[in-house]
Amino acid sequence: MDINVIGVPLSYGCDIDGVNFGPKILREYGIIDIIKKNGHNVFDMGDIYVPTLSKELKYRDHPKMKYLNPIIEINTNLANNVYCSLKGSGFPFVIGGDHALGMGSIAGASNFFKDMAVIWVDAHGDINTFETSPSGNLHGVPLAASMNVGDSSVTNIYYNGEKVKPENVYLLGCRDIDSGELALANELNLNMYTMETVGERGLENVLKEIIEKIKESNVDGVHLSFDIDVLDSSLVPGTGTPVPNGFSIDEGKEVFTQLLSEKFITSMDFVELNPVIDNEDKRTVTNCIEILEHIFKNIDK
Ligand code: B3U
Ligand code: MN
Ligand code: MN
Repeated sequence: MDINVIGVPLSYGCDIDGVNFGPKILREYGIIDIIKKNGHNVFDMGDIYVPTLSKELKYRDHPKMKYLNPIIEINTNLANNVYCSLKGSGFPFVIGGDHALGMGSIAGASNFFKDMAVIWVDAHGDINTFETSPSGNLHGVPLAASMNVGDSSVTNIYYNGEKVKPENVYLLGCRDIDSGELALANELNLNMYTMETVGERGLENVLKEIIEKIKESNVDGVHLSFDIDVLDSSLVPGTGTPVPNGFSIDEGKEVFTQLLSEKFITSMDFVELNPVIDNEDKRTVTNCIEILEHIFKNIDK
């Protein structure tokens, strides 16, 4: 497998400085060598260009949503990179940066496939609209936008309209959902496996169900978007919005063991690592590297 590593040093979607250094720290901690060591061909495609913007530009494009136009532009570039990677039979592995980049990854991948599933592994739903967002941060809207829900400025990134059908969306590990997000999830009847569900039914059973449903659906591609805040807050202090009662490292690994063994995953995001707010013991980046080692050990050669 040709792994195409695409960095997106984006922080405007969460409005917390430092998450833009995610791609840099992951390269410093050896992500490229880890991929090679596990028997893959790897191409480091470098970083998508992210302009330096003054805080005065925050509300230039919209009264509530921050840095709207730059985030759209960055995502449009990302989408085309992801699309080109798939066209060249590569596996796009997008490293963030904040989760607003999910709009670009999904747009690029969905342009390549006839019908795509998205597995969103995250403590949050990221299905806010401009109306329901409590923060104005665009990293809270990418999954809604990808389902063609929300303002046309974000639903029309790369190409107009729906990138993924709601029935092909799987949320896993969520435990911090806003009321507007919950209403939308119910309205669209989303496949939502909250941390509570995982506790009741067991992670293995939940993963089995997701795999079965995806196999039964007629998708020809699966995008897996991994937000590191799905891990328990004690394991990832270096992320913008850590949430307690999350996955252990072993559970995080289990997600990849099961999903990657199906060999249906065709692209991935790895987002929200903020090395600037990490503990002195570098706990977050160390845990991320452990998860990444596991991913590349299990990804199809
Ligand atoms: N749902 C909240 C908080 C949030 C979303 N994603 C993260 N935090 N990482 C919002 O702002 O939309
Ligand atoms: Mn997220
Ligand atoms: Mn999150």
